[in-house]
Amino acid sequence: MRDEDALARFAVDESGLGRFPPEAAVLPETAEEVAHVLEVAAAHGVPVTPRGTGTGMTGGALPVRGGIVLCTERMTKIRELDVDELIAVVEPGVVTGALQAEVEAAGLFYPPDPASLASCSLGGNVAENAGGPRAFKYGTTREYVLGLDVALMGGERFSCGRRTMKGVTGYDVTAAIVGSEGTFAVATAITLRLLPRPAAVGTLLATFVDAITAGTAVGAILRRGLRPCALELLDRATIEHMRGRGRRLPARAAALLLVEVDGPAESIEAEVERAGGACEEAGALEVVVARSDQERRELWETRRLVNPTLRDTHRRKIPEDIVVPRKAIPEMLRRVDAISAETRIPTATYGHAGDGNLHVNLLVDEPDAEIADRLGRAMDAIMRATLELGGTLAGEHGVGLLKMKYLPWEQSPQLLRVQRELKRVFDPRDLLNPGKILPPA
Ligand code: 2HG
Ligand code: ZN
Repeated sequence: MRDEDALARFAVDESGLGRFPPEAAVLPETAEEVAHVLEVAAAHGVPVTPRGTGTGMTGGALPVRGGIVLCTERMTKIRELDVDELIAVVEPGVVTGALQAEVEAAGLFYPPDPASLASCSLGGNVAENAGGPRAFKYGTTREYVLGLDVALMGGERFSCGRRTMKGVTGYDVTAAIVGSEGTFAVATAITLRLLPRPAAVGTLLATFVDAITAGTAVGAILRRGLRPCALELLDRATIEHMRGRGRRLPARAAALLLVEVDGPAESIEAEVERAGGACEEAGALEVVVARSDQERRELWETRRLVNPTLRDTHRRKIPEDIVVPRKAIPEMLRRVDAISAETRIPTATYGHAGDGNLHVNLLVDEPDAEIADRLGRAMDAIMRATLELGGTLAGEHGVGLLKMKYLPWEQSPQLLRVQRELKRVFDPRDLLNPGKILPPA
């Protein structure tokens, strides 16, 4: 399609980084069509930006050099669900939540659960190596991708990886493509590893006087030898935003930990109690256990609505995605408060505390011109603090455009050079999702 109105939705994503209209969008339905687009585009030197459902947070799907957006949203078949081998083969446009529903109905489990699972697609999850709350226990998308069918810029196609539980033939090209943010290849089919569905889950919500105390409770839970499937933190600003949206949250809460355990039915209650006990020992004001599926669902709905709520209530929100060692969470939160006070930019911090993965969101209501300098200083300071505390700049949202400038802060020139060469192997003319991840040399 080329009509301007129809193209408008392909000019933006959820990064809030602005509008980058493509010249055309193509919505293929088969692997052959994907390869054909890549072949024709390459022949004419036209850039192609792959896109799933556009829920990315760092600008990975923005066609910054124009050209074609290749959107996989019509490739929505679950081709295979092998209950004995614990394998699913899906097309890239399958919505993550739709696969989960199908898989769970068959008594199986696909753990990766990005907050946007109701709308994000597996192709995008593969491109970004998406995480989510359950990554703490179960790992990120990469841990579940056994194999890929891909097409390269120019139209060449190949399969990599395997359908077996183990396999070490050759370099792990599959793992290199997962997380390459659509800069190496376009996946046309994804072979996923599944797990048996855990028999039971238990969920609790612990209330704290502040996020720093909640941060210390994370360590207390883990020291008890517990391995919750989710350990989510919400700070005061986040809680206030959610209350403003009419979500019911404990009255005294100035910080919350949402803890979930899963496993055999016999052990769940004891684990919930131990996790609750650890929170109390670390200073929780109150621990409430979800008593029904409905209560549990409401808690998770509140959690998943944080990002859209912050977005709706501010002109712009810059979603940071830093990871620090767990023991550094309290110190990182202190530094975020100091940076926010110094730059006068309000923040809301929440995220996957079990992984040390904090979504520090900078909330902007003033016009960009008035705030650009302070915003830049705040972002720089958060990045610097993360690295000083031994962390990494992106836990699950990728580098895209948003973090490109900061990559050399974290990675050596040698490592950047190797990555530039890797990119050239897959896409020598820099036509597939150009202008992402690696800053110009
Ligand atoms: C989440 O965990 C998503 O809710 C979005 O990763 C994070 O708003 C964000 O920065
Ligand atoms: Zn997240």
